[in-house]
Amino acid sequence: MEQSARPHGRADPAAIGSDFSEALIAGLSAPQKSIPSRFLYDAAGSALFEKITTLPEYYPTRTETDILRYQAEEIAAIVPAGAVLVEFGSGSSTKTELLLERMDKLHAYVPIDISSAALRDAKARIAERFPELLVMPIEADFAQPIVMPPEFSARPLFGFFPGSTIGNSRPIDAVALLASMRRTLGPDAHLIIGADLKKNVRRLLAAYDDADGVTAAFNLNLLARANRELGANFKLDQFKHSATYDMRNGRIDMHLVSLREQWVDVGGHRFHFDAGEQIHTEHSHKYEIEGFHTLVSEAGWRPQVVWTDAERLFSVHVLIADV
Ligand code: AVI
Repeated sequence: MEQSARPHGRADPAAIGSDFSEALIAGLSAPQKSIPSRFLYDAAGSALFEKITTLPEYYPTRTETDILRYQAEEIAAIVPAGAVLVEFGSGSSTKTELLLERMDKLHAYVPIDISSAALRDAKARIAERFPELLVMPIEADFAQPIVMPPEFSARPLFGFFPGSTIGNSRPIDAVALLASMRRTLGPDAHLIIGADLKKNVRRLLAAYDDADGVTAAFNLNLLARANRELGANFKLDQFKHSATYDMRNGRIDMHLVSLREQWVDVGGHRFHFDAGEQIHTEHSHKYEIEGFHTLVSEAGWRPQVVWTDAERLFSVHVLIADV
């Protein structure tokens, strides 16, 4: 199984119910309809994303895993003895193990995720495999400021944010998120982060519209989720998945397209859809290495090292907090 299927973790459904309802009604009321991408990851969506990461067309997960595997020794050499590894949106912590295998002088591992179940499972597995390592999970949304345990204040902190999840934020929000991570980690921190690269458009489009229709099911699950959780009456066969590449902004945009003129009821509200009208559901930004360096600099990080695969599909960066 690959890295977490929940880039933002999966929240307690009871807690998130009203959040989903509010966000959905607000998103469908706007002139350009949209649903925030964080709602893609309920249990069904997480299972579908897990499947996406194993598809032949979806290169990011396996490419990043290969880079981390090849460079694990070099990454470990940058991390001094007694350091603390802090993972943002750790989920199942699968890729992390590639690093932990080489970091035998690490003091502690701090996985941050909003899913207590994912943290519990990851902690049990990692504690068993690396008995010397202190594992201190923090249940939190990594998009919010997080306070590190004070006992780590004198130790070098290394952030880890794999999966190219940074690409799901608009550049302005990505800068804010990276700046917040820098504040969480403090001065002298490092951040190891994965970013997907710009490439042949056909290759990109295939990754977000696979032949088996798994990404389509992942996207349409948003509507199925609204039906399940909020009693909405979306007819799933009256919408289709679409993935397009926006050349100007360097990003994949996912939409759900209404196949005909129709009305849909959600929580006491009625929404009209024209034939062909789109609901925006996700951005996935792709970077040139230089462009990514500019972005991280705006958030107060200085690029130290970057590795890519032979085809230059994906990049893994080590950044240092700029003072
Ligand atoms: C989680 N995130 C990095 C994925 C991506 O590639 O943007 C989400 C995804 N959406 C469709 N396929 C995968």
